[in-house]
Amino acid sequence: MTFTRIALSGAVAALIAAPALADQWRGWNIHPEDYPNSIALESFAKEVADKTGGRIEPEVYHNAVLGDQPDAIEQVRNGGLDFANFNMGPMGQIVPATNVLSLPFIFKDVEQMHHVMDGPIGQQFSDALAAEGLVALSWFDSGSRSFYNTKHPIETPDDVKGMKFRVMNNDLYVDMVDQLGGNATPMAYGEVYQSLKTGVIDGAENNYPSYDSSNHFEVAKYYSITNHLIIPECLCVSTATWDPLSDEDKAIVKEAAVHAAEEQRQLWAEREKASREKVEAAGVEINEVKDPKAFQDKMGPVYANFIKANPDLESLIKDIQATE
Ligand code: BDP
Repeated sequence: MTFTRIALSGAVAALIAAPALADQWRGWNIHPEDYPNSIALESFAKEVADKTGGRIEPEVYHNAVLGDQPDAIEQVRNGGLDFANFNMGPMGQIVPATNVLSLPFIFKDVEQMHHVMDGPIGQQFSDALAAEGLVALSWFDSGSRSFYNTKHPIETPDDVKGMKFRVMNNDLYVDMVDQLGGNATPMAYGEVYQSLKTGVIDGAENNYPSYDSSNHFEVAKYYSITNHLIIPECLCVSTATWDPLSDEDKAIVKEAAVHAAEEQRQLWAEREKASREKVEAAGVEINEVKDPKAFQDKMGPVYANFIKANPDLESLIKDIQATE
């Protein structure tokens, strides 16, 4: 008895003397360490750790070592992971409103995308994400996506005919490629390089920084500027992680995420330019499609099918199109 009492009080004393355990957050990232998003995520982690005096210690796991994007979205939703940088492409399967951001040519340009996402419409997407367990704290840039392939330059929609393209996991992109006369294969990002190399697919589509960092440019040498998708990305925290935070910590985390987005957008602009120069120097043939409208015109059925299946989202589409 006596022994137990002494041992207990010893343990209690040790607990009181020990500093509070840091809240360790695991963060998912698909990109390599030197990618703009990765650098910004590291800045986010550092700012949160510094400003909370180490109460929260976020750690970023790069290169998709914690799994593919669709899996990671589920993990952040159920609290298995604490935060992540997600592209809104694969998000559409879970949060239908975000599909609006995956409609081809929905934004006029990246600047308009920023206006939309940083304003009240962006808030509507944040609300839709929050209802599904994801707190979108800030929006990253992802430039615009164009097609690249192993065969020949794409000049007109006809050049897409019969080619097999990898797309992100979202039915909208399958419809998009179908309407151009190609075949779409949804596939994990990490499998694309090998699939291009072995001819399982003929092409894919992405922005310059990803085309570069994934080394897809080594095996698919024709990059044709169609700018068909401009998809924002979030810095998202799991609601399971967010809700228990004090107001003080919420403010710190939010501010760090906004700072990270500012840094990311600046690094993004630099990296887009650098990646384009790098792939060109490596022998990639880049061509601007002569008539982007020819591609845009093919997207009529994609919009019609989408609105038919999601009549409640039509007004959101119109609101975006009406934003300067
Ligand atoms: C990149 C996005 C990343 C996507 C990837 C893809 O940043 O989130 O997973 O494209 O195509 O541009 O899968």
